[in-house]
Amino acid sequence: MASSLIDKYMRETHLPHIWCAGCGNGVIMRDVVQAVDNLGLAQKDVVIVSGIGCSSRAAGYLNFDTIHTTHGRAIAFATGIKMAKPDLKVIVLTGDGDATAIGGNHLIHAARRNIDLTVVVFNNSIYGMTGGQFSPTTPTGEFATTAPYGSIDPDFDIPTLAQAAGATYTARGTTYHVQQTIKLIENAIAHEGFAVVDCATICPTYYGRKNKKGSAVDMLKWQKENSIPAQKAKQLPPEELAGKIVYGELFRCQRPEYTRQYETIIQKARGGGV
Ligand SMILES: Cc1ncc(C[n+]2csc(CCOP(=O)(O)OP(=O)(O)O)c2C)c(N)n1
Ligand code: SF4
Ligand SMILES: [Mg+2]
Repeated sequence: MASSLIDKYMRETHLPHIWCAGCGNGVIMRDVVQAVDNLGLAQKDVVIVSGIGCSSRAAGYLNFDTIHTTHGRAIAFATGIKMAKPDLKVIVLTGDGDATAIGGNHLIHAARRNIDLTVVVFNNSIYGMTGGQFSPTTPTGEFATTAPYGSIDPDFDIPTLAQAAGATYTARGTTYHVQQTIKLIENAIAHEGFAVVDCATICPTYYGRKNKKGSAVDMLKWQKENSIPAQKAKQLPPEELAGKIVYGELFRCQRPEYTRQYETIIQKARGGGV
C-alpha cells in the first residue's frame, strides 16, 4: 500500500497485523481502501463492519469508524447501523465462512431487502482462522482439516446465491487482478442497493497446504492463469468454465432500496397515514 494510503487509512497502533506471510487478505484490504479513496469519500461518512475470521481482522486495522462483531453477524450489525444512519456508507468485510455458513441467513435476507450495504467477501475457500476446516465455498473434492478424503459438499457460488436472494449488484475480483477489483468495489460502494463483491483470495497456510497448491506466488500464478473475464465467459460453454474463476461485474439492476422505503413508512406514521 502506498505510504500516503497507510498514513491516512491504517491504524498503525494496531500493527503488525496477524496475517501469515503470503496471505491475500492485505491485498483485498488495500483494494477496499483504494476504492474509498478513489470515490473521494470522507472517512467520517464510512463505517467498516466485520465478523470474525482472519479476514475480519481488517476492520481493526482500518482508521474509520469500525466494528469487529461476532462470527457471522457482520451483516446484521451493518443493517442496524444503516437503518439508524442511512446517509453513511456501510461496508462489510467478511470471510466465506462468516458470510455464507454461520452468516448465510443474514446474507440472503439483506439481499432480499436490497438494503444499501457493500459486502466484500474475502473468499479463501476455507476457515483460515480456526485451522483449515472446509467452508461452503471449498470446491467439491478439495481437502481441508475436516475433509481429509476430499469434500463431498457442493460449493456455493456467492454472486449467484446473492443474486438469487435479491442482491442488485454482484461481482467477483481476485487477489491477482488488483486494478479490476478496486474498480468493482468502487462500483459496489457507489451502487444504491445490496452489493456483493466476492474476492477470490489466497490462504497458502491452510487451503494451499492442504491442497498442495505450492507457495503464495504459485497460488497467484494459478489465479492469473485460471481466471476468465465475465464478458468473455458469456461466450464460452459451461465445460470450458469448470474450475475457472469468472471475474468482473456479474449482475446489476435497480429496485427500491430498503432504508428509503422505511423512510416513507416513518413519514406515513408521522402524518397519521397508517
Ligand atoms: C459463534 C461462533 N462460532 C464459531 C466460531 C469460531 N470461528 C471463528 S472464525 C471461524 C471461521 C472463519 O472462516 P472465514 O469466515 O472463512 O474467515 P477466514 O478466517 O478464512 O478469513 C470460526 C468457525 C466463533 N468465533 N464464533
Ligand atoms: S491462515 Fe490463511 S487466511 Fe489466515 S492469515 Fe494465514 S494465510 Fe491468511
Ligand atoms: Mg475463509
